[in-house]
Amino acid sequence: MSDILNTLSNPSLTADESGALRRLGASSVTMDDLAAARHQRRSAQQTEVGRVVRVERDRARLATAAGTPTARFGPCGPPAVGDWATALRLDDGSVVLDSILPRSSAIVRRASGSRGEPQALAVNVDTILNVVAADRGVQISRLERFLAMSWESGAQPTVVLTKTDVTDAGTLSEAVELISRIAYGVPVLAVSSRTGEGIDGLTADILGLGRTVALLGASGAGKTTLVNRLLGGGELRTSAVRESDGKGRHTTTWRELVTLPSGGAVIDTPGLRALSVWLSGDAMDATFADVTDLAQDCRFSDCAHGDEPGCAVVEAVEAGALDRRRLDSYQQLQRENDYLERRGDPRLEKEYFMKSHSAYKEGRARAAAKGRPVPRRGY
Ligand SMILES: Nc1nc2c(ncn2[C@@H]2O[C@H](COP(=O)(O)OP(=O)(O)O)[C@@H](O)[C@H]2O)c(=O)[nH]1
Ligand SMILES: [Mg+2]
Ligand SMILES: [Zn+2]
Repeated sequence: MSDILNTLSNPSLTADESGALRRLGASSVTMDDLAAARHQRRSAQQTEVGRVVRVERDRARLATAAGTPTARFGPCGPPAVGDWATALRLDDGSVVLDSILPRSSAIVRRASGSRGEPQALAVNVDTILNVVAADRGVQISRLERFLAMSWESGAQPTVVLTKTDVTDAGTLSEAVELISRIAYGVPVLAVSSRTGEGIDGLTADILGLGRTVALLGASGAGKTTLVNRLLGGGELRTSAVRESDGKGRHTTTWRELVTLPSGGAVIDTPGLRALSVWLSGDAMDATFADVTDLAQDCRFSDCAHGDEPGCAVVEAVEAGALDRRRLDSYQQLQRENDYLERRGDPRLEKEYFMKSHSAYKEGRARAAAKGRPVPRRGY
C-alpha cells in the first residue's frame, strides 16, 4: 500500500494536483515530468500543470486541479487535445500556455487541400478504439485506413463493433471474421451502447485511471453514443462538435477530452471525411503485415507486386492465400503515400516523419512492455 502511495504522490505536486492529473489520465511518469517542467520555470509559484482538453482557433482549455481555465497560446505554439502542459497565471488572472511535454503518441492527419500541413487530432493516447457499426456490413478498406492511422500514431489499436443489439448473429460473426483477417494483433470487441452488452470488454487496462483512449471511425459508427454510455448516461455531453467551412476545404473541428467516472480519459473525434494520412514504412508494415511478410519472398527487394517476375505476393493472390482486395488496398494506400510525399514540403515531411516515427517506436515498446500484441514486422 505504501508503495502505491509513493508512486501516486509527488513531493512537488499537491495532493489536489496529483488527484486531478491522475483523473485526467496522467501516469506517474507524466506527473513527474510535469512537476519537473514546473520546477524549471522561473516563476514556479504561478505555474499551473494540467491537460489540454479542448483546442479552439487561438486558445485552449487547460484542465488543472483548480478548474478548466481558458489559456492563450504561448511560446510553445498551439497545443493539441491531450497535451500535458504548464501554464503561467499572470497578474491580471489570465492564463498563458508555457510549455508542452513531449508527446508519447499522436493521431495526425493531413489537412485536405494542396498544402498538407499535418494536424494533430489527439495526442498522448494509449489506446485507439476504431469504432465500426456492425449492423450493415463492415467497410473493410475504410477500417484498414483507420487502423493504419492508429499504428502510425504510436497508440495501441482496438476494434469496437457497435450496435450489436440491432445486428443478427450471422452478420456479427461475419463482421468479426472479416476484421480478424485484416487486423493483425488487434483485439476485436463487440458492444451495444444501447443495452450495455459487451461494454465490460473495455477493461480497466484500456479505460482505467491513468489511461487515455481516443475514438476513431466513420460518422454514424456510434462513437459519441459509446462515450455517452461510458459517461454513465446521466451526464450530458455538451462538447460542441462544430465544423465550420472556410473556403470549402479547411475544416475547423472542436474535439474534447472528457474524463470518465470510472477513471480514464476519452477523446471523441468527429467523423473524418478527408482522411489523408501519410504512413511511415513501419505503420504500413503493421497494417499490412500479411502482405509485407509475403513480400520478403519476392525476387526483387523493391517489388511493387505488379507484373514483376517472381512476385510472392501476386502468387499468393493467385493461389487464393491472399485476398485480391487486400493487395489492392495496400497498393492504393502506397500510391496515396507516394503522392503525399512528393507533394509535401520536404522539411516538414522529414520533421513529421521523425516525430511520428519515434512515437511509433515508443508505442511498440510500451505494447511490448505490457505484453500486448505488437506488429510482427518493423523494428
Ligand atoms: N441500436 C443502436 N444504435 C446505436 C448504437 N450506437 C449508436 N447508435 C445510433 O447510431 C447513430 C449514430 O451514432 P453516433 O454516436 O452519433 O455516431 P458517431 O457519428 O460515430 O458519433 C445514432 O442514431 C445512435 O443512436 C447502439 O449500440 N445500438
Ligand atoms: Mg459523434
Ligand atoms: Zn512482389
